[in-house]
Amino acid sequence: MSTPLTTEQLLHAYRVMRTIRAFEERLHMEFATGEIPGFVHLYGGEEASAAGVMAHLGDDDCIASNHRGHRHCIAKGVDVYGIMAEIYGKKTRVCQGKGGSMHIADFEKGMLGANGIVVGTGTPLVVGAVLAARLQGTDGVSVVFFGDGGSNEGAVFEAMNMASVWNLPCLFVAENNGYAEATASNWSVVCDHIADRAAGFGMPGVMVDGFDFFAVHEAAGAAVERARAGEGPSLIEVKLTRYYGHFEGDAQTYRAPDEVKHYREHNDCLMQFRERTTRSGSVQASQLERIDQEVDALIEDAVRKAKSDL
Ligand SMILES: Cc1ncc(C[n+]2csc(CCOP(=O)(O)OP(=O)(O)O)c2C)c(N)n1
Ligand SMILES: [Mg+2]
Repeated sequence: MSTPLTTEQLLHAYRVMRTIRAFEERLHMEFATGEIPGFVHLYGGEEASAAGVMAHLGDDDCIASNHRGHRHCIAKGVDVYGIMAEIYGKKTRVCQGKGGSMHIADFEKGMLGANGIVVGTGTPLVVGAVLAARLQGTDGVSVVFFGDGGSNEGAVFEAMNMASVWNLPCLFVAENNGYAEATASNWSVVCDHIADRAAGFGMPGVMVDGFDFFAVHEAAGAAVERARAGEGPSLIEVKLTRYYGHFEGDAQTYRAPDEVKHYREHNDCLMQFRERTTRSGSVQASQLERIDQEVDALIEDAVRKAKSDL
């Protein structure tokens, strides 16, 4: 069992998850107005994964993400208004409006990039970055996030093999939300669990409930500690669901009508977090409500500024 989190750490985790939720809910509305260029892939429902992993990383640790990357940018500490303005294609921020939703990077924060080329780029990038950190003698850890669909890409296997051969301090985080576009993972992923594939690469693999911030936090903490201690890479499969379609505008005919409703009502990560932390007395409901208000103001401000930017 890991060390209990302090109130400050719990409030930070809630703020991160709540910011991601509010950011994505607002984008869902704003995208419908037609003002946002390109494609947008939302992450609502999957917040505990980004928050649970990133709680163990600092600016010297690097991450890479895929096409569904807003949440990883937010959890890694990239400026929220900067991300919003980038999605609006504005020159002012993060990648001068050239990256858009799918290609946000901020090297100062160790965010090497979200990427529209599913996984083929993120995994080798992270293995390269972590090799560089190792050669420079830092204790930096690198993490790559990819989906169940991405987990079937050849580049993932090559990167996992190389990471193990070189005993590199990195984490492979497979966020299994059950679908790659409209293809169900229980059809496309041949083994029972993506985590089982770790054995083929000589690294530990664990599966965690992605609705449970504490489960993700604990698994990621053990893997990061292992990596920093020089014991090599790990694979974590985070089981979760996405509340929205694959992209904004996806009719989702491949999902059961009540599928998302069920998860929202019974599994929601924010709901579980609130219940658990307030029941145990670790935080007060009023502290969470204050964060709700601050986050709502932050998102409102980010959208207002992003819209008025050049
Ligand atoms: C190399 C590559 N192949 C195909 C695509 C088209 N594509 C974009 S997202 C996606 C599905 C990815 O699914 P998954 O990895 O499970 O991530 P999720 O969307 O569920 O978060 C596909 C096939 C792509 N962008 N890049
Ligand atoms: Mg998926």
